[in-house]
Amino acid sequence: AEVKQILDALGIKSVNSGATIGGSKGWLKTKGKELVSCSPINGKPIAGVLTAEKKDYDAVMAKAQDAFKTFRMMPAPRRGDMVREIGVALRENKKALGALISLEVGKIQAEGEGEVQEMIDIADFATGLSRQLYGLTMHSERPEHRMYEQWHPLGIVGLITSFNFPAAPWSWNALIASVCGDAILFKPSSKVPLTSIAIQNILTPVVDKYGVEGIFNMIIGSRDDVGEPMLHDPRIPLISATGSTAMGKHVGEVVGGRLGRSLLELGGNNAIIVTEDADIGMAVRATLFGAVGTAGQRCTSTRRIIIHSSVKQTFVNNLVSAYKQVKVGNPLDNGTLMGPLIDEGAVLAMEEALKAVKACGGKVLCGGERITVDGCEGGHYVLPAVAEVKNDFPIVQSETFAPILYIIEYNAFEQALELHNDVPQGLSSAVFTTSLHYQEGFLSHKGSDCGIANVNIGTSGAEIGGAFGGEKETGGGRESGSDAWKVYMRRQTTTINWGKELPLAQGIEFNI
Ligand code: UN1
Repeated sequence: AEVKQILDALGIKSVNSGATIGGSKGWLKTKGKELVSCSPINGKPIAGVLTAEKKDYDAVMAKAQDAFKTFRMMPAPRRGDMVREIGVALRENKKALGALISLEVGKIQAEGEGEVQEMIDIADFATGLSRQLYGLTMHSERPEHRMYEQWHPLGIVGLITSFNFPAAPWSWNALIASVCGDAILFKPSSKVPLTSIAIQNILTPVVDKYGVEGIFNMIIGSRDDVGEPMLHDPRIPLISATGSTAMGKHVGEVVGGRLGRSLLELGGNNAIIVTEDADIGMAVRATLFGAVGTAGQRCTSTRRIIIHSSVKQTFVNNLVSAYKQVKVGNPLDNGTLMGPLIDEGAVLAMEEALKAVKACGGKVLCGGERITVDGCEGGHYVLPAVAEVKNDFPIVQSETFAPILYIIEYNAFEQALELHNDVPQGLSSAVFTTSLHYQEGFLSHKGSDCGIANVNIGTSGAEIGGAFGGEKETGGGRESGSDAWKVYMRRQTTTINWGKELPLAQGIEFNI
């Protein structure tokens, strides 16, 4: 009954269309294979989607191209006003959308709603930004010349997102890109199609009111029918993709091959360094949220603790006893801290990783077992694990999307920094310390090599106001706040001669 209420509130039917150009008249009659979304909470089907086929892709792209031509001429503050109204609609639907995210991804309610809060926050940010798409003016080296740069809308932005955050990354990209004057083609993960349909339904009244059909497009279809055509399509100047490093390498290669832009937000292998003078109580709490929150399925999840040998035992004892108190279960129940993993494949990957830890000589200190939760028999539940390892074990070098936390010991701070950076990924990082020397060392040029570096704050749960993304195999992209908007626009440098002479730059004389 509760599920039906959530679906009704968000306009989700038992079988839904897999493509839309946005708005109440925008849904296409897709006829592809039915994709059934099952809840990881109990394995039961929630609702189905008739996937889109190549001809649907072509239809949506044609509309998007037309719509962009009009939309790019709408004044940016008017586009911002539209995004403000999207923010209002999101506020009205926060509970229902948060609950659907919990249902489809298995996050606890606070985290499902937290994701919607990120959407609301970025809507506010984007509204203000719509009046601040600033370019610089430069001083020309020539007399009676003016030089400046302006930012134009880019075109259609292709947006590929992952199962673990089915809503917030849509908003970081789509709401910023839309105040920039772009059209969006959103392709969600096929593991979570319903959340994307709900987002489109929430947008509907705003799209209708502003007459912007063809701007917020969404398509759910196979890699062959939709994914690959998007990557190869020269009508899509920017592909923004969140997911695994393997996926990102492919996206980067194909889009780079046509000299398109890609914004990649890929795997992390995020560590917290805990120094000998750290507040251990705080470090344990931050680690718990970072490693166990969202069942370890955030790209910012804490995967490694690099800890000074003198405090390791105390930290580990406190952490393991905290782990034993974590309530794993139905994420819709109050008091649950950790829900299920997304599917059976994720559980198998976790089991394989723990096997690999042992095979290398590591020691599992707690967790890793599958459990059954009463009333949720078809769900994918595990106990979160902590293991003592060496940083150079191959399994520690790669990202396992599950709640496994690795403990790595160090003796000198320089060594901690080396271990910290000695992984292929570079998304988020943190140090827990009370020493100015360690704090600043961690933030210095020889410190953390990640896109996010925190002090006395864990690795996950970044605020929307900063630029989000990371280095190395994380892909180098930045989205969300700060000046991340620039990737969604094209910069034009303009020089105007308002005089009656024609002086050349660099002092060149070229006269007959
Ligand atoms: C992700 O896991 O893909 O910083 C995004 C965080 C969230 C976003 C995570 N604000 O953990």
